[in-house]
Amino acid sequence: MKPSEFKRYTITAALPYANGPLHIGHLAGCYIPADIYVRYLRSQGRDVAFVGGSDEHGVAITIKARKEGISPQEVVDRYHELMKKSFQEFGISFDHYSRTSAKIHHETASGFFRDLYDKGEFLEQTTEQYFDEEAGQFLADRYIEGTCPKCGNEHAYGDQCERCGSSLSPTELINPKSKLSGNTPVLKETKHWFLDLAKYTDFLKNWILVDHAQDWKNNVLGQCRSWLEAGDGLQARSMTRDMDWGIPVPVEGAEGKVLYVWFDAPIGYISSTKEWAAEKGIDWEPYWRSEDTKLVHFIGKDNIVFHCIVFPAILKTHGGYVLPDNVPANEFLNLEGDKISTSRNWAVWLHEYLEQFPDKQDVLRYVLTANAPETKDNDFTWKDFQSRNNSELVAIYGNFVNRAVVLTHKFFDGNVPGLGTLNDLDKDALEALKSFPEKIAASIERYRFREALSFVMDFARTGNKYLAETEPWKTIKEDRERTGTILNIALNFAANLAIVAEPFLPFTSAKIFGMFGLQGLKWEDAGSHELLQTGQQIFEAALLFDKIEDATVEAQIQKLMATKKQNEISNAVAEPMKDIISYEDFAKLDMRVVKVLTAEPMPKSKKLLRLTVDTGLGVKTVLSGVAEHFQPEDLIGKQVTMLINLAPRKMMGIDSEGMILMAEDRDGSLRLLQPNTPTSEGSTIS
Ligand code: B3M
Ligand code: ZN
Repeated sequence: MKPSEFKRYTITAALPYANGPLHIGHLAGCYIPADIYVRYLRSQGRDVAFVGGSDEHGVAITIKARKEGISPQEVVDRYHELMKKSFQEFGISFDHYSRTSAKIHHETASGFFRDLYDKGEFLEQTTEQYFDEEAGQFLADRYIEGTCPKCGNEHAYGDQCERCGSSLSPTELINPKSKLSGNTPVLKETKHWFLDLAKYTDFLKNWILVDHAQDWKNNVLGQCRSWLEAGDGLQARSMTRDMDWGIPVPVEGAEGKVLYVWFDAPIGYISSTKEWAAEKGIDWEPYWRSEDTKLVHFIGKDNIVFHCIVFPAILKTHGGYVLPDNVPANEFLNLEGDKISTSRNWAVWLHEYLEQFPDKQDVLRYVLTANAPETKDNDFTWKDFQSRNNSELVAIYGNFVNRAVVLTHKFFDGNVPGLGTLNDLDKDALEALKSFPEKIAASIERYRFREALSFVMDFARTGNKYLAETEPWKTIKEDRERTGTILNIALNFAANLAIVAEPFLPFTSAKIFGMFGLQGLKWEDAGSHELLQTGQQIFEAALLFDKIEDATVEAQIQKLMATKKQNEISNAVAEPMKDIISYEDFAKLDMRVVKVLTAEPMPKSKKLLRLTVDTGLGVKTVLSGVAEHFQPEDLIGKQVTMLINLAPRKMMGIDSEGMILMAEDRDGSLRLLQPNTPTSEGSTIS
């Protein structure tokens, strides 16, 4: 169907697992693109339902609960609220944000399962699954870890290897280990209900690889192709799990089993729509069951198989539902060259970002779109964040709008001047004003948000260039009418910019509309040079963007470096043990508690401090290689421990008469070894 033939739009964005806060990878992966698209559709006056919610089932949740020693319900309650708040704060404009623990969702998902069951669509199979005897539990998905048979990654999960992206089943893992007890699990028989995906191969091949060969993204088609054309074809997938957290399997003989999270989660889009429609007092069904509805799923690349193969197979079998018209999945966003990881705390968390940059939601939205991983993995760096803010948002966009408004106040008391005779520069500007909105729209319709945003910036650049070439600050000296024409055009340019930039920078557009006293402008208004009325009063210039200083981004980089260091320490292994020695060897060491009397740097040495210490037997001089770790005043007056019978050694002309004992941490930093209560100098250590 052509865009004009669709009557309504159902837009979904992946349901994030409610097991942790949101980070920039979530925003870049699917929430910002989805939000840009729906804001654009609404501006076009189209009928849209933008639905989402928290994914509250599955092993992701129960593992987190176990780790924190709280119940799964407590986990999802905490993170559902936090995620919902973050989405609101960043302007992700869901029409409805639900959760899969909602009653309506349990009913809807059960209903789907029951429908397929009654049609005889499931293969009922008793197979051997891994079981942890100590924990008394079957080990679904991420409860099991082992070596990936494809790439050798030693920490592949039972359902997927995160290193090579292969989808796995637990029995394929080499050397499997239970995440619950660390034990090697045993195989035990259990019954499950499988969806026979092979049955749908022909339908899926036609629908994806033929019908959508032209309009789906290459990265999505590529993954689908590798699934559909794999040598051994699509494998049957179990749609149930042995777990006690989730939606009970609604058939007899399935006690203690729940629906597989990937069976119920996508149905969550439907449940969310039902909840939304009920609150609005409208019918949900057309949004899912009417052929003239355009359904689009925004997701990250790790969810492609579930949205392009498994869920469509479920919808198709159930019947009466539309299939997605597109699944514009993004690739991954990395952070400063490394994969974003919750467990390694390698992320920019949205709630922490807002503490640091409370009014810069649009800056992050901008950077994540300008640098979106649309066709390949991409990298977020703080330097790029700073430079895009300073040299694009501040220098081009903000500067242009600001100049138009400030000059209007300066020369015309804030009244929009009238349009006089047009010269070529003016005509070119008005031409650009007409053509940009269409160009931007065409890119958005094709899910090319980076490209669309680059056109928005070109639009702003054109405005900036127009002011630079027409120089209203000079013309005002001899030609007031000419100056008025220029500013009229510039102000209308700015108002147009606010319309077409709104999907990307909603907070900024709201400020611009506020300055101009404009309300309710839609995409169809863009292209007009009469958005502002002659004589209309505009408000003072509001600050749109401001410069981000080096020190600010440096602090963010330092924070990440500290995380990296912390990870290195916790991953590092302790030094191997030295050779065994006899008690006689040990007894030869004379170690004592001593007190540092003086400490001073050694001239010409970066490493050495010269200490004098009271050993209880007299004063000794020691040269200690700690100058890079301690200041003299950190040591003076302290009781420390020392090997006092080490043969003296001459260094830089001074005899060092022993060695201060220190612990060296895995990152190379040093710690003093001190008695835990004051002790007489000369006390022996053994
Ligand atoms: N919760 C996976 C994820 O957060 C999953 C998406 C569900 S979409 C229906 O990546
Ligand atoms: Zn692998």
